[in-house]
Formats: sequence, structure tokens, C-alpha cells
Amino acid sequence: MEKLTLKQKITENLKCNYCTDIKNASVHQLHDAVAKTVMGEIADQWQHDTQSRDEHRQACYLSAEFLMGRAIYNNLYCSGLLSEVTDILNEAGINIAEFEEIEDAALGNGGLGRLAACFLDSAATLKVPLTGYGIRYRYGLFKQYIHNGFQGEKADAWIGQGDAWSVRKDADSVTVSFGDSAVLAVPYDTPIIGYKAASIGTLRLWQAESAEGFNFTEFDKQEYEKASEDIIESEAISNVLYPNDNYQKGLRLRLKQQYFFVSASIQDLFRKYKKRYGSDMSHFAESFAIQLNDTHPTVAIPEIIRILMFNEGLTFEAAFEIASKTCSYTNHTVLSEALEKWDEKLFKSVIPVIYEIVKLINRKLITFLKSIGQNDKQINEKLIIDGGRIHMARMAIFGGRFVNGVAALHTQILKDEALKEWCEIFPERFQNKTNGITPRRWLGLCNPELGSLITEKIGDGWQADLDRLTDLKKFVDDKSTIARFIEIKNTKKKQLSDYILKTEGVFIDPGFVFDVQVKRLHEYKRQLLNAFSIMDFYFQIKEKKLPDLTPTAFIFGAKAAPAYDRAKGIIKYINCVADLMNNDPDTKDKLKVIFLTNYNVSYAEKIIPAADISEQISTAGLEASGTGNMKLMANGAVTLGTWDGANVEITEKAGWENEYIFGARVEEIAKIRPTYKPKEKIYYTNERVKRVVNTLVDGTFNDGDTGLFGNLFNSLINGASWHKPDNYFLLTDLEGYADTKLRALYDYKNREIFAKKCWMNICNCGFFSSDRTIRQYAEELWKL
Ligand code: 26W
Repeated sequence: MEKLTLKQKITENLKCNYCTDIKNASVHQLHDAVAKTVMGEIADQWQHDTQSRDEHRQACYLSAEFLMGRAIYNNLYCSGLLSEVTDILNEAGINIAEFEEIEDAALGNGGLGRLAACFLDSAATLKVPLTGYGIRYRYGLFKQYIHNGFQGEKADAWIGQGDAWSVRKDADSVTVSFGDSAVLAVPYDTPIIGYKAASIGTLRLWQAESAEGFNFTEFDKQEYEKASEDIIESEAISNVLYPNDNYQKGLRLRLKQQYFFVSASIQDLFRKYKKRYGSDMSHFAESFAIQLNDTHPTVAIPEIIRILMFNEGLTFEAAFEIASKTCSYTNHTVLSEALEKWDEKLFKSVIPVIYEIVKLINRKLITFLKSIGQNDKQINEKLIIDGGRIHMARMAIFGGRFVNGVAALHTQILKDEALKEWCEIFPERFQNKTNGITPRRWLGLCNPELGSLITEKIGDGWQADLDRLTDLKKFVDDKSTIARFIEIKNTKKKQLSDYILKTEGVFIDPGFVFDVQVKRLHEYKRQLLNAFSIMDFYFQIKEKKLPDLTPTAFIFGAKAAPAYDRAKGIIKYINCVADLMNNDPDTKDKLKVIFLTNYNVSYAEKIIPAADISEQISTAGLEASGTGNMKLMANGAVTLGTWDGANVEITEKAGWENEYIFGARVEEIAKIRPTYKPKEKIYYTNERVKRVVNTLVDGTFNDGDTGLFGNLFNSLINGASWHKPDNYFLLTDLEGYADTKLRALYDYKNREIFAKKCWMNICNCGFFSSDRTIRQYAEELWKL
């Protein structure tokens, strides 16, 4: 579009909607006008692409979370309007960065939700017919603040002054019935603009509203509370995203949320289907491939069966056959506390009809297992309804077509351990689909400086064909190219440093190494191990043992689930370490520690391009994949990590010499676990480890009498009623980790050699494009 036309359209929008002009509009009004202009531009294509998707086999991504982040820059970038709009605003004296006031759409917790967002982007870019289905939460993931070093939470009212990127589609509303009530599900559609608008996909999010509306009978009786009771109860369903990442609590409202969005989405598919085929159900399984993003949407299987049986008159057997050809399940974790098991009574009371169908599925499972000669023990360990609980993963495997893990190592663990008994009976169902990230947001958009250098060296087009980055390898020995890369890294570090100073009030010297650990806070991700290693450096500096330590900034960003006390204790501990380190005259010129406030997608876009070292230090076997590791790789950081998740494939692609791998591997951990005695074997015998661990309890730090540090100490040294001591093996890995980190920091002294390692990471990140991942889903799972 011509810049002039674009400006006219924005002006027109401001006039019609706000009775103002570019110079006088508020940031929100401007944002809204730009968004509406883009929406207007893409409207025809969006409609066309939506229609043509409905005429062919298509895939649906059912997910309780979509962590979209900020839409405006991405949508302008992908529709090719970013520089024009930047200019138009500039001419009016406005910096496009002011749009940073607009909230992120944080309808997700972490990896699983962000993966869903990257997948939609890739599908739209590749013209893969994929629709996302989820919940339009009124409150997304909480906003974090830090008070006295402790995390506090505030509500994230992201819709605030409007949601410019969505369209409410009242005509497609459906009713979702629970045991005791019914609610209206109203869809809001958001366009997913592929790169260069190759195609435009849809994210359809359901909002819960009262089916009955305001009750005037009660109102007439002056029962004012009762009059709006149904409204309040119904709206509660899509009110808030549960902030638990990797921890399942059997809450009634959470189950209602799951059935709510799944039932609405499945009804939507039947509406589309019937438009095409009428009441002949024989083409359903060939019309749709449904991907279940973890077990959260597994009720899709009994829901399809319910509709086929009760609305379309099919037998259970015929309905099961269709459902099980349509749905596939992606597993994102092996942590047992994250695996969904619903209390049977709760399940039955919330969705009694679905419960009856689950019983039928369970009975069919038993019949099947008997038919292939399994004994009672083998049958019992696979029951969907077992000991008063409903096992969602078991239902997803038995009632679905494929099961996939999200990195090679993770899939191997599923096959050999976590789901071994299932893999033995259905080996053909198990597949690996290593995760990926969209190179548009995570390279082109967040790091235009590096993007320009890449384009200058290998030409344009890599944004939608990331494997082409291997062409950069020939520049690894070209001094001037590597110098340019270093210059760009310094620029990104300076930008981040400025931003941190502005928002956190802390100065980070851009000349320091930027060592970054950004991800949700969880014990298995071992942010505490990172903090311990910094304390180890502290003690060594005090003993004058590290005279030439490269000055390093340790940058943390993480949210802890509000009820996860240990995770909150770790945040407080990191902040204590920061206070100590940043104020001690012996260390403050060498070590800087900062815990960033409210880490989210937009913050990630600033941090990741500035990182030198990517911390990926989970206990081996526990991080299914990781995706932050891929984003950091693509922006030229080396991985300091364990042999876990996608770190394995990252190292294999980038080369051993370009990463820093340490620690016990999955097999070693399995070997030491049964007789692991960290107190006797490590803590008592290893002074270096002991003095660091002791800082939790020896008065070095003060947790404000919360007992949080004592609890952390006990969990490491004594264990608790529900777990053995140090069940994430921090003490096992601490020395190897600290020494490997020192080696990396030492290597950084030769900036050029270090930059070559970074460069090789960029060259080899092509495999981790979510375009590759989506192509594999489309071909190998969805058969599109
Ligand atoms: C029911 C509570 C709950 C909520 C979220 C349980 C489990 C989850 C997710 C499975 C947690 C999650 O986000 N897992 C992450 O998924 C990413 C995408 O595949 C992986 O890269 C991460 O390794 C994995 O932790």
C-alpha cells in the first residue's frame, strides 16, 4: 500500500472513531486506528482464506493457552507495513515504540502457550490450513511486581481499552451444557497474518456469557443478586487463566473451562461439517485433524462421541472410531504432578454425560486389552478410570490416533519409560515432533540489526526459509563479518541496558557478559542452581581465587505460580544474592545480578537478542524440550546447559565446540537416584558445595521470617514427606556447572573466538524454525 493511502486510512479511522487526528490522538487511539486499518486491509483475504480452508481437510489446534504477546509490531511486520507506519508516525512526531504501552495478550503460562502461538504463525506462513481454538480469558497471566525481593501479583486486565485485533462473531455462538447449567460460548476471531501475508489464519477464542441473561423475574421480586447470578456464574468460566505451569490441581472451575472451550470448538466443527456434508457423518474423520495441546483438551474425544451418538444417532462403536481417527495428543511434560487426573466424583458432577461416555471408553479399553492377552496387572496400570480418578493421558492415547513428544530425547523417554506400556501395544502411534519457534518474531522482528546483516550476506528470504542460514557458515572466518556481529550484539546489549535502567532503575554495564536465564520459575529448571553458582564465584572472589573473572551480568526473568512457595522462595533468594553482589566493593565491578520484573513475551523480545550465554540447566530428563533455548540460539548466544530436551539437538546441530554442556545425564541420574544421599555423600564432604548451600540458613541472607529459605534448605538436605532430598540433583551438578560456566566466561575474553561460536549457533538454527515443525505435523500427523 502507498504510504499516502495508508496515512489517509489511519486518519479516516481516527476521525470516524475518535473524532481526532494523528497529532492529537492518544497512544491507544492511534494503536486502535492503525490496527483497524490493517484489519481493513486484510479483511478480504482473511474471508477468502477462511472459506477455502472450510472446503478442504483442515487441522484444529485445541489449546487452553495461546501466549500471543503484542500483536501490533508483528502484524505490521508480517503484512509489510512496519516501516511505512513507523515513518507516518515519525512525521507526526510519534515514536512507534510508544505502542509498548499496549498490553501483551498473555493468555498462556509459558512454553506450551507460546508454542501454540508460534505454530499459528508458521501455519499461516506456510498456507497450512490450521485454526486455533481456545479461551478468551478476561485476565491473562498475572503481572508480577517485586516488593522487598518477594514476588507479588496483580491482575492482568489485558483487554483494557479494547481488543483491536478481534472480531466478535455472535452468529457462531453455541450453548455448552454442564450437569447443572448451560452457558453461551461466544467466539472472538483474531487474524493470524502469515509472513508477507502468504495466508491468513484464525485464532478463535471463546468467551463465556450467560445463556439466560438478566433474570427479570427475580428483579421484579427485588431479588437483585439473584437477578444477575447466572451472568456472574457463567462469566466466571472464562474469567481467568490458571497460573499453574506444570502443576495440576483438580479444581472444578478449571474442568469447566476445559469442557467449555472444547465443547464449543467441537460444535463449531460439526456446524462447518454439516454445511458441507449434511447428516452423513462418514466424512468427518477425513475432514478434520484435531491436535490436543497436552491433555487439557482431551474431553474432545468423548465430546465428539457424544454428538455423534446423541445428535446424529451413531452407535458408540462407530462414534469411537471417528473420534479416534480425528484426535492426536501432544505430551509436553513427564513430571507426574503435571499429569492430569481428575477426581471421578468431581468429573461426574460437572459433566455427567461426558462421564458416561468415558465409562464406555474405559470398558472398550478393558475389552481390547483382554483381547490381546494382557493380564490383570497390565490392564490395571492402563485403566482410564482408576482408583477414583480419571487419567486424561490414558484416554488421549487410547482414544486418539497419534501421540507425540516435543524433542527427540523427550519422545525417547516417553517410549522407554513414561508411556512404555502404551508404546508396547501401540508402537505405531508414537512420533517425535521437535518444537520450533517462529523466525519472524524471534529474529526478524526482535533483532532487525542482525536481520539486516544476514540479508546483506545471504540475501532476503531466510525469514520463511531458515535453513538458508547455513549459507552464513562461509563467513565464520571473515574477520569483518564477525566484527559486525560483535558490534550488533553490543548494540542490543546497550539497548537492553538502557531499557533496564529506565524500567528497573538498575544499571547493567553493556561491557559485561550477559548471562541469561529466562523461563518460568520451577524447581526442575533449577534457577537456584544458577544462584548457587554465583554464590560460589562470590566466595572464590573473597578468597582472591578468581583474579581474572570476566565481568558478568547474571540476568534472571521468571514468574512463579502464586501458590508455589518454594519457587517464590527462590525468587527472594536470587534478590538477596543480587543485593549482596551488587553492593559488595569486592564483587560489584565483576558480578552483577538482576531479577527482572514481569518477564513476558515483549520483555523476551528485548532480552534474547542481547544475550551472550543461554542458561538451560534443567535436571536431565525433565525439560521436555524448551523453546527459549532455540530463540537464544537464533540470536547468537551459546548454550550453557544440561543434556536435556532440545539442548541435545541444538548441540548436535551447532557442534559440541560451540556449546557448554555439563552435568549428569538421564541414565546417570536414573542410576544414582535409588541410593542418592546428598547430605552424606556431597554436603558433608564437599566444602565448596556446603558453604553455598549453607547461605540458605547461616544468616548470610534474611527471608523476612517467612521460613522460605529454611524450607529450601530442608528440601535439599533432608527431603520432605513427599519427596527425597534434592530431588532435582542440584548438589550433584553444582561443581561441574560452576566450572563449566567459568570456562565459558574465560573463553569470552577472546571475544572473536567466542563470537565465532555464537555465529555457528545462528548458522545452524534453521532446524528450530517452527515452519519445519509445522510441516512435519501437517505431513506426518495431520496428513494434510
Ligand atoms: C494442568 C497444569 C499444567 C499446565 C501446563 C500442566 C502442564 C502444563 C504444560 C505442559 C507445561 C508446559 O508449558 N510445558 C512446556 O512445554 C513446552 C512446549 O512443548 C516445552 O518446550 C517445555 O519443555 C515444557 O516444560
